Amino acid sequence: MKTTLMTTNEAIDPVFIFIFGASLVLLLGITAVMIWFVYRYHRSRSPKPTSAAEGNFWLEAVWIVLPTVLVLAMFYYGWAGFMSLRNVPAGAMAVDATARKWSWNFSYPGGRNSPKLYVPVGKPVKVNLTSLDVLHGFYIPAFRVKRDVVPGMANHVWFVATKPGSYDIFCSSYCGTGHSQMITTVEALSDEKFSAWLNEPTAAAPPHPGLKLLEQYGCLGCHSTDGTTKVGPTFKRLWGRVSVVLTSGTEHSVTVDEAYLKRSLAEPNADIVKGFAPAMPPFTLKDAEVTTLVDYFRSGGAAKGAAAVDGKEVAQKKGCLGCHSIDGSKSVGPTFKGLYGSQVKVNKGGKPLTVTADIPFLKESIIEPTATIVEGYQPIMPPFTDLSAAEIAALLKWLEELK
Ligand code: HEC
Ligand code: HEC
Ligand SMILES: [Cu+2]
Repeated sequence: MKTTLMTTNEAIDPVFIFIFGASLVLLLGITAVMIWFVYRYHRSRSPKPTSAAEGNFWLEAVWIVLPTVLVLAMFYYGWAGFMSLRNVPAGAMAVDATARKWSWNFSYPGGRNSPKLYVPVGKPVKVNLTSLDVLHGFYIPAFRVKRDVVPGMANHVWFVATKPGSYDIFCSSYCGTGHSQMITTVEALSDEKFSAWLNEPTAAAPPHPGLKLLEQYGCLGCHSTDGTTKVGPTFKRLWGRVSVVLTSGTEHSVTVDEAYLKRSLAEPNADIVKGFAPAMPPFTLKDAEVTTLVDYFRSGGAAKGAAAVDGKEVAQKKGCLGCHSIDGSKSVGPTFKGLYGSQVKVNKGGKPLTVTADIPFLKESIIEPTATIVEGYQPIMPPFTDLSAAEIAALLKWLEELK
């Protein structure tokens, strides 16, 4: 397929060659004349000035007009190239790029997210740039585009990949310790391969079988999955939550884990969640059903099978590994290795505390990183508000296994 569209390379390269060529000609010309003059007008050859010219109108006219024309030509070409970079061709595919310390995320209109920028060959792509924290720079040398990504400001670039292949993307503005790791690629694929990639069924996996059980037993009449409180507490982000319960009249807090869930199902009135009536009827469920439900809550309702979320993958995709190591070494943040279950010295609201890194603590550290700050580290971890419950559950499970 041949398009008449001018690519960013075609817009920029001639300008570069023109300015580079003009500079080269001037450099060589001036150097040559200078060397010639050094030789020709050496004191031994012409000890006394012989001419006392008053001026030369034509010579002066030429050295004013020629450079003016040259500089204006450079301006004109530069401006035209800049305009082609700013004017996105109609019908460009839009992709949202989000920069954060220290990773890129690309999200597509269909809801697909990726740490690499996949694009179809031969189609213009418009990349909308936003930053979640500090100033970054979006830079693809292969397509001659480079643009600042400024927090709170909408910006964009566009380009066309004319050949399939993998092209580097860099961050071009120093943005902290992990700046040099803020690297990813453009993956230019043929049309068929690109649409196959875009429509990979990661998003539309079949629902978790636990959801069917919740419907079948009428749990959803009293419990929501979206965070709203009904007759009972919501199931949203239930796993790992700290519930304040009343056990035979005494108040204490429990962490929602497997044992607690099993007890809540078998004897709903053993622990009554504070602020709720003891309205939940006991259910006699088969063991397999209980296992399915526990798994449903553990995974935050994520679909099973091929699409099951992998904690390590989430950590990579969301850029956690830019600040946290998994081999025990200290990085910008504490290492994940051996973190689960360890004693952590933290600062909470200005007070030093030692806490056990259990599921609720880790969960809070991820959702609300500034609530407790680990001693010896800067409070620079960004809040990850874009993590789904399933992703958080996968991260927690992975951290638990990483000990
Ligand atoms: C008639 C309404 C009703 C139905 C039906 C019901 N629940 Fe409940 N559930 C409640 C109430 C009210 C509470 C809070 C008081 C308590 O702890 O007993 C609760 C508490 C819970 C808790 C503890 C939540 C927490 O935040 O600690 C779990 C887990 C739970 N229910 C699971 C289920 C499951 C699974 C089903 C279906 C098999 C179900 N419920 C059906 C009303 C209901
Ligand atoms: C910009 C760097 C940065 C990124 C990205 C980042 N973190 Fe952190 N994280 C930190 C720093 C610094 C600390 C220690 C200070 C604090 O407690 O906030 C920390 C603390 C933590 C803790 C508590 C550790 C402990 O020793 O108690 C957990 C858990 C954690 N991060 C998980 C994550 C997860 C999961 C992600 C990805 C979703 C992530 N972090 C992304 C910098 C980062
Ligand atoms: Cu950056």
